[in-house]
Amino acid sequence: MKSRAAVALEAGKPLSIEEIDVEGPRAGEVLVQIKATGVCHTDAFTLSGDDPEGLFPCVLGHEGGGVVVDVGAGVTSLKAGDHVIPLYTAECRECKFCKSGKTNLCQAVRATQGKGLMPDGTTRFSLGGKPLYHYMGTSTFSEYTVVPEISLAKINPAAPLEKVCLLGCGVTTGIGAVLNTAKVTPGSTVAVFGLGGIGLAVIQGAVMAKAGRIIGVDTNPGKFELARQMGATDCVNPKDHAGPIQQVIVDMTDGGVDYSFECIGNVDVMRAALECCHKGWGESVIIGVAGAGQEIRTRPFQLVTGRVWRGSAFGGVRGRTQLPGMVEQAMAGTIALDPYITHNLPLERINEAFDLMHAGKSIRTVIHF
Ligand code: NAD
Ligand code: AHE
Ligand code: ZN
Repeated sequence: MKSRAAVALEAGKPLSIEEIDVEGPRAGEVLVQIKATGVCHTDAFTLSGDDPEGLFPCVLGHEGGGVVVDVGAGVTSLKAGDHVIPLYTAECRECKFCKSGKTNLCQAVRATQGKGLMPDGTTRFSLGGKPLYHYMGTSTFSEYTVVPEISLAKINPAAPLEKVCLLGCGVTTGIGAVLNTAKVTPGSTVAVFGLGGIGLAVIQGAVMAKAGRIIGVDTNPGKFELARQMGATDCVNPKDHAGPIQQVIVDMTDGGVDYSFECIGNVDVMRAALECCHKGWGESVIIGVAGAGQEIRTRPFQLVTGRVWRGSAFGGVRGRTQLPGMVEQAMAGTIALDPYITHNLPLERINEAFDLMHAGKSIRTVIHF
C-alpha cells in the first residue's frame, strides 16, 4: 500500500515528505495506521548522525499511537480495529530478559531492530523501489507502519491517541525512571538535569512518589515556568553560577540529593548529576542518550563513598503489561499529558517540530496524520 511518510534520506538533512510503499504484515507482524506521533529528542539525535545505530534512508519516529489495520499469520493478541501504542522496547515474555523479572529490556527482536529491519531480516518500506530502513522497531513517522506483535501495547480504544502517544516514550520514560528504576521514596530530595519532555516527566514522577524537594536544572530559563507548574520546588540555571553545578546543588541540599536524573544526553552533566548526590546513599539515573564515542567519567572515589550510578531505558516499563494501565491513569487524570503538548502540526510540517526543539521553544510537538 501507499503511505505518506516523513523520510530521513540522509543524516543531518531535514526529513522529506514522500509517498512510500508499505508491504503487508508477515507472520508475527501487524500493520498499524498511525494517527499521531510525538517527536522526541532521540529522533533528532539519530537524524543528526550521532547515533551509532543510525541507518539511512529510514523512517524515524517512536512515540506513536495508532489503530491495527491488518495482522499477519499467527498473530493472536491483536485484531483489526484495536488501538495500540508501538513499543521500541518489545515484551515477548519468553526470552531470558523477560523471564528474569529484573529488566524490561526484552531482546527477542532487539538485534534486527538495531539494524533497521523486521525480525526476519527484511524491510517492509521502500521508496521508488529502493528499500528504506525501519527505526527502533516502530517508524511512527509513516501513516502506515509494520511492527512485531510483541512490540505493540493494546490500549483502551476510548483513549485520545493524539495525547496518549506521548506514553510511547517521553512521559513513560520519565515517570518510570522515578518509580521503577530509582524507586524514589517519600520525602526525598531530587535533582532533575534537563527540563524537556523527559525531565518534566521525571518531575511528574517525583511528585507521584511524594518527593519532598525537586530541583530542576536547565541552561534555558524559559523551561522553568512549566517545570514549577509541574512540581519543581527550585529551578537552577548553571549559567548563573561561577562554580560547578554539582557544588551549587550540594550546597543547597546539606550535602547532596537523594536522587538525580540526567535527561539531556551530555556526559559532563552526567558526571555533575552523579557528583551532586549525597555521600553514602545518593543515586543518579542516566536517561539521556549520548552520541557515538562519548564516555562518562568520575573519580571512582565517588562510587566508593556510596553514590550509585544507574541507567534507565523506557523507564523500566514492560510495555505490553504496564502501558495499558498508564493509559488508564492518563484517562483518569492521575498522569497529566496536556502540559507536554506545546505544539500540534500536520505531518507535512514535521521539520518545524525539529526546529522548535532545537530552538528550545517546545516540549513535545504532536504530529497529526
Ligand atoms: P529536550 O531537547 O526536550 O530536552 C533537553 C533539555 O536539556 C532542554 O530543556 C535543554 O535546554 C536542556 N539542556 C541542554 N543542555 C543542558 C546543559 N548543559 N545543562 C542543563 N540543561 C541542558 O529532550 P528530551 O526529549 O526531553 O530528551 C532528553 C534526553 O533523553 C535525550 O538525550 C533523549 O535522547 C533521551 N531519552 C532517553 C530515553 C531512555 O529511555 N533512556 C527516552 C527518551 C529520551
Ligand atoms: N542507539 C543508541 C542508543 C539509543 C538509546 O539508548 N535508546 C534508548 C531509548 S531512547 C528513546 O527516546 C533505549 O531504550 N535504549 C535501550 C535499547 O535497547 O536501545 C546507541 O548508542 O547505539
Ligand atoms: Zn524517545
